[in-house]
This record gives sequence, C-alpha cells and structure tokens, in this order.
Amino acid sequence: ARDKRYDILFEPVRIGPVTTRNRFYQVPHCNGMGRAYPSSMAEMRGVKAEGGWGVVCTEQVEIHHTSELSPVIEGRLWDDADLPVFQKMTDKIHEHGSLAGIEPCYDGLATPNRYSREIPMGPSARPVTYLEPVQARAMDKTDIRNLRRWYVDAARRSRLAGFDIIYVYAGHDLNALSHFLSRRWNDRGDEYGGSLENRARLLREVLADTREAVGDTCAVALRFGVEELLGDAGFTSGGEGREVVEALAEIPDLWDVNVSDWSNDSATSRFAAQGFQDSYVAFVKKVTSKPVVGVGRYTSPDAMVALIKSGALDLIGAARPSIADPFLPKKVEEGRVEDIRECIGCNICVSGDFLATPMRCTQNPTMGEEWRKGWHPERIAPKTSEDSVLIVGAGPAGLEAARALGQRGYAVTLAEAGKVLGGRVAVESRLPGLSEWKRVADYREYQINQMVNVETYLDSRLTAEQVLEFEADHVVVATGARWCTTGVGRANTAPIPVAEEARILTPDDIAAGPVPDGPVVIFDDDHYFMGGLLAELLRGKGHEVTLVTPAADVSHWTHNTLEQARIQKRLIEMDVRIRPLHSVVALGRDTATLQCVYTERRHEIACSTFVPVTMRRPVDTLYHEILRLTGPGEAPAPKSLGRIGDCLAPGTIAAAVYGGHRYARELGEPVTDAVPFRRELPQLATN
Ligand code: FMN
Repeated sequence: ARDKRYDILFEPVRIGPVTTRNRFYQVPHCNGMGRAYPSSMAEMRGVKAEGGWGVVCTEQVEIHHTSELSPVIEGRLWDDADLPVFQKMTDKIHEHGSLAGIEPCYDGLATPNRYSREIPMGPSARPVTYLEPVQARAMDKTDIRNLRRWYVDAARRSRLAGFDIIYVYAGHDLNALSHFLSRRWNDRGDEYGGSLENRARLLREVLADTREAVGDTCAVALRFGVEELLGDAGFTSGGEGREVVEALAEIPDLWDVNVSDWSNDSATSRFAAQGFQDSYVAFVKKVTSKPVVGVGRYTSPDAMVALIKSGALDLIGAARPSIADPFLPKKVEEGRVEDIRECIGCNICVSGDFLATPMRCTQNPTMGEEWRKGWHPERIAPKTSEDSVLIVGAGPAGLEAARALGQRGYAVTLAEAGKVLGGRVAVESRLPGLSEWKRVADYREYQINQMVNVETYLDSRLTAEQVLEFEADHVVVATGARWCTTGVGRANTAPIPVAEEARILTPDDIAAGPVPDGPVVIFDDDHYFMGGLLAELLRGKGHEVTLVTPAADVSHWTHNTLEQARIQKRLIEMDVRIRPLHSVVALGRDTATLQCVYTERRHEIACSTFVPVTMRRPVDTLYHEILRLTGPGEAPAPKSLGRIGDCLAPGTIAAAVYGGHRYARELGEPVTDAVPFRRELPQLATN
C-alpha cells in the first residue's frame, strides 16, 4: 500500500476545464517515432498512461508544411489526414484515465524545410539555426495573420483528435513564438518588435486565438523557458523571463516552465543534479494563480513531495524519468518505491531524436519496442520450460538477462568474476560525474535479490570445463570487453608503430589505478564520452594532458546527448590541450607523432604516457573455449550457447542492457529469418 507521505502526489489538480487525476505529468518529449512510426509512438504513450502518469503529452508537433523538421522525426499535424495518428494516441491515453496533451509547434527560422522546400520564415531575416545554407525571410503582416490561422487550425484539429490540453509552445529557443519573444532573433521595427510588450504580442495573440478555438473544452498550457543562462543576452528569471510570466500570468490555464535552450533543459547527470532547475522557476508560482509544472529529472518521490509542499510546483513534470520508468507513478502508488527504475541522466534518449531513429533508453530496454515487439516495461511472458540458465558475467547485459529471465521464472545462475556486480557500469560510474550511471546495476541487483530463482556468485572466475560441469541447459557469456592498446580504430586501420620504451595505458588500466607519468596524450578515435572524460580526470589530477582526435571537436558523438559544448568548454577551462583533426601515427619513447587528417603533414609532441581510446576487444575466450570443448565428438554441449553485450560486440551500456533483455525475451522462442518486429509500411497512393 502507498506510503501516506506520498498521498499529496495523488491529489487531483484542476487545469482550466479539465482535471488531472494526480500530479505526475509527462511533459512533451520527442521520441524519434512520431510521424514515421505512429503506432509505436501511440503505444509508448499509452504505456505511460497505464503506468500512472496523470498527463501524457506528445512531442513537438509540426502544424504546417512551411515549417518541418525532416529528417528529424516529430509529430505532424499538417491537415486532417494526420488526425488518425493522434486519435490513436489519445485513445490509448484515455483508456487509462489520463489526460492527453499536444504541443503544436512552428519552428520558423530553426529549420531549413529539407522535405517541403518551402522558404522558412521568422521574425527577422536570418540564416536558419540548423547548419544548412538556407536563410529564413522576415514575416510580414500577412504571414503573421496566416501563422495565427495555422495555430487555430492546429488547435481545432487537436481538439478533434481528442486532446485535453493544448499547448502554446514558446520554449527552447526553437520556434517562431520564442524567436519573436527574443531580442536575439527579433529586430523588427513594427508593433511585433522592440519592447518586450511588442515582442510578446504574437504569443499573446496565439494564446487568445487558441483559447477561442477550443472554447472551454480543453485547457490551454503555455510552455516557456524563463531562463536561458545567457545573462543579459537572453531571458533571465530575474529579468525578462519574469516579466513575460508577469505580463501573461492569468492567461494560460497552466504554466509549464523550464530553462532554455534544450541542452540546458535536458542537462545530463554529468553536468546537473536532480532539481537543477528549481531556483530558476521558483518565482513563477508567486506570480500566477494558475497551476505550474516544472522539470528537473525528478525520480525521487520524496523530492517531489517537497516541491509540492514548499509551494514551488503543483505538478511534477518529467520527460527522462518517464522514459526510464513509465510505471514510476504506479510504483509510488503501490508502495513499491524501491522498484523504480531511475533515469541515469545519460541522454541516450535524446540521441534518437538527432539520429532520426526510435528513441532508446539505457535503463528501459523496452522503450520504443512497446508496439513493434510487444515488449511491456513491467510484464514479460512466463517461462516455456523448466530449463536452467547460466549467465557468466554480471555487467549490464548479464544483469539484465538475469533479471528478465528471473522475472520469467527460469532458474538462473549468475556468475561474476569481480567482487561487485555491474561490470563496466561499476567501473565507469566511478569516473567524474557518472555516479548516477551506477543505477543501472543497483536497480537490477535489487530486483534479482528479491528472486528466489536467481542465484548470484561473486568472485567466481569460471573455466570452460567448470561451465560445462555445471550442466546448465543454456549458457550465455557476458564477459564484456577491454580497451585495446594498438590504436587501431577508425583513423588507423593498422596498429600504431610503437618504440619499445613507450608507455601505454588503456582506460581500463587507468580505472584500475596506475598513474600516468609525464605529459599524457589521449588519442580519442571513439568520440563518445571516454576520451574527454579521461582528459578531465587526468588534468584534474594535475597531469599535462593533450587530447588528439581526428574529429573537429572533442567527444564528437556527444552532440547527440546535448553534452558536446559542455565537455569542450570544461576541457578548455581546465587547460587541456586540444589537437582536433589529427591522428596519432607513431609513438617514440617521449614523443607522439601526429598527422593531419587531410594532408601528410606531421609533427611531434611530448608524450610520456599514451592513452588510446579507439576501440574495445570482446573478452570472449571463454565462449570460444566452450565451443572448442563441445565440438564434434567432444563433451556434450548445452542446449544453447550465446554471447551478449560487449562480449558479442562492444557498444553503449544501453545496447548491452537491450542485448541482455532481448536474450531473456527470446529464450525458448524459435529462431527464424523473419523481421523480428512489426512494421508500418508507407501507404501506396492509389492515383
Ligand atoms: N521539450 C519540448 O517542449 N518539446 C519536445 O519535443 C521535447 N523533446 C524532448 C525529447 C527528449 C528525448 C527529451 C529527453 C526531452 C525533450 N524535451 C522536449 C524537453 C523535456 O520536455 C523536459 O523539459 C526536459 O527533458 C527536462 O525534463 P526531465 O529532466 O524530466 O527530462
């Protein structure tokens, strides 16, 4: 039963003409499914409603073909033909008694309109903010009238599609309404530019138009970034950000407030802790009598209660925590707080958006698979046999396989060579800023500790013979991977020539304790977090550090997690020397030879310790040894022998968790050539 402390989270809240059953509010978030994979999107939202989120919103939804975000996959409501997609979504949400919210959006000078080829328009003529040789034109009065009408059409369609809350979206510095508001983008000389009152005119008009369009059937919410962390150049919660809220205080039925831009709003745990937005939005409730929703990667129900009780917020907004655990509210309601699968703040979810693919989540391997694979985050098919399973290795893949197989009811033995569970997660979560990543192991360790059918052994380094002696019906090897010393990767396809005396330490070595000496050269041809993070770690310990990378900037892939600028800034401020657009091609005793990625030009830099971060090698000797021992005429083989996670192919922690989960789902299922998920095919035109 629910702990009384949390009762307040389950109070209904009135939002204009509608009432949410509780204070758990899934704020708008994209998911890489939207217009392209609509049933996947609808099912995912439905699962959140089933999991207890009182309000479940869409992602930003394009309202007109003159502003579209292709190839990024958002919602699309250009005309009535798009209605069924959203009707499907609202039906799924209403089935569970939740309210459905929609966030119509006109991106204006944020987007080049790659698909429609229409000329983008914004308050002023500017290059579009996506890097593309396209300029937006300034809107004239006719354009403004048209845009207002498109918003009205979108609001009417939203109501028809069954939405209860219609947003007016002026956040994230990503859309026409926020661009009109902003001094940075709006240099108009007419009544829509200049003073804040003028810059807010369009927003005020769209709010009034939306209200008129939906009457008293739907609530009108305003999403606005009260603080842009740009000082005087942007909105601040003590300056113009506050003035906007004061000016429009009673106009919307709900204020959804946050910090802007998106990288500030969805800051990762490496750079911001739970509650990082509180101080910026605290003033809002003092200025308006309308309910206020705010965000801050909230996973702790105690922190949520404190926010409500202190009068800071009325509704707890969540994007990432609702992705990591769609059933978070239900677990609080049922007194199962320890079962919450807490978001680790890695932003792998965000990468789906940038890469135009269905969203994934490190903690929740079922995210995006609800419809296409029928994977439910809480339910799984019971076992189909009395078979036993031995899992060797308790990193993210092994742990998740053990947890999910245990949930199915299989007899599982999990053997781990180390003294703690977690594998790479245990190691990486000790790096600066990554402590929350440990939640991947903690959640699973807690779950399998509750299961009588899962036995865990630590300090258990099994040989192939011992594995076979164990006589499990199924054996799966999840023994991880180790960073390579050779320097082979994307840039170097052969090992880097190395002088005998050169000192090389891999990220695994550094995590285990050896201290580099002299000037350190990190060669990052991996481009995710590790190279930049080791530079931060070693520079923080006082080493002279040079980071060499073939990319144009450090940790290049972290553009996809909204972290790249923060990482580069930190390294610059720490005086890490950055050598972009170079590879390391040779190592001497005290030198590294760098080569420009475009030319044959080479130069040497001082290097006493070389740290290659280029690729990892699966630790799969055990797997191959078992195969060898069970070859034709040899020892009897288990019914199945598999590899999962980094031991199969090194990747992200999210990929390892997914691999472990998939193994558990598919054990006992026939292996076929069929596409392993449902698809929605484009409809062929009949004309
Ligand atoms: N906010 C929007 O207003 N519209 C969006 O389409 C949108 N897309 C998002 C997609 C992802 C994957 C994430 C993680 C966030 C997105 N956001 C979007 C921002 C979230 O609504 C939210 O304000 C932010 O993530 C902070 O909340 P959280 O800490 O609970 O994640």
